[in-house]
Amino acid sequence: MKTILITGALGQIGTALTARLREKFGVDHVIATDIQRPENSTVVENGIFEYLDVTDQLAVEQLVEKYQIDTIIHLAALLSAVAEEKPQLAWELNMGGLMNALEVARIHDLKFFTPSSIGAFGPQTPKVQTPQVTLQRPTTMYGVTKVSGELLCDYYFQKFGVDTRSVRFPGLISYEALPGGGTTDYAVDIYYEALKKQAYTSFIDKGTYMDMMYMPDAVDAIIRLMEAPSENLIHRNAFNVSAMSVRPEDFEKAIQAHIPEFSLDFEVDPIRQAIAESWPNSIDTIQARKEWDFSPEYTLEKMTADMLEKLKEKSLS
Ligand code: AKB
Repeated sequence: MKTILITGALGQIGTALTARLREKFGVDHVIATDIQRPENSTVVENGIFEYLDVTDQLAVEQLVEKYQIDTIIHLAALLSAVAEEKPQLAWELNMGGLMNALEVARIHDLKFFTPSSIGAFGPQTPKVQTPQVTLQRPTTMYGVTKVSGELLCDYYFQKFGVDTRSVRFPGLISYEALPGGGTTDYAVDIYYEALKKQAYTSFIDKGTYMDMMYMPDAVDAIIRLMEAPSENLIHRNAFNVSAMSVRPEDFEKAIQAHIPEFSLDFEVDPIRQAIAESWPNSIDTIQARKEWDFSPEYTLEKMTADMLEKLKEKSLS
């Protein structure tokens, strides 16, 4: 990776990743793009930013040529809950955008990363320690686009030799930017509300396990995978990655270690609860560990301490 184009750079992953890649490769080598252009965004203010609609292949190609890009990190997509509300748009954006970005990667011989998700699994998938290679019959539009995306990336690698790489992200927790419309978003909201109100009402039910990971580990995973020697990769699209399998009440306990008066109650959203129940409780990350040394640093407790500290700092600045 030398000069990188990031799509969907204003999203939850993009905001953290853009900052980290600018630090690592220099501000002139990271081209952040998005379909929005908000004021007061570090992504827009601290380096090169371009407007980009990923459903316009020519526009993607023009930016690749303008900046002599050698790697695309394609993040632009709808998340699970929004995709369930707007399934046609989800297909158009998640698959149309991916196909355009892959085509540009093929034509210009670029390295390529795009995230898949635990949403690529479904109710028939083994629920505990879900293996890397297993049954994938998701029941959400988000999941349908994620499985199709994994297959499409494999196809571009096998048929055209495009160096495609991907991980199946769990719920990601971060303080830089809010997630927009996912099923695991409660795990971010809970920290904001813990500081603001010392209380949180969860839309995901008590006892519901889902995999999670702190954003610094997610960003590190992308960089490690992209820098891994190609010959070490057996799986490519897409590796199971996760740092913890947790329920809402596990967050409650971890937060109470810092804010003893914090309390959690529940008002379950049936749509997001059904999505959560169709996903694994925990996934097996052995292949990522073996093939490119995936090694997340943050446990629930370590993440909670950092998250609360960073959010406090943010509210003071
Ligand atoms: C979502 O909840 O939609 C995402 C995901 C797990 O892919 N955070």
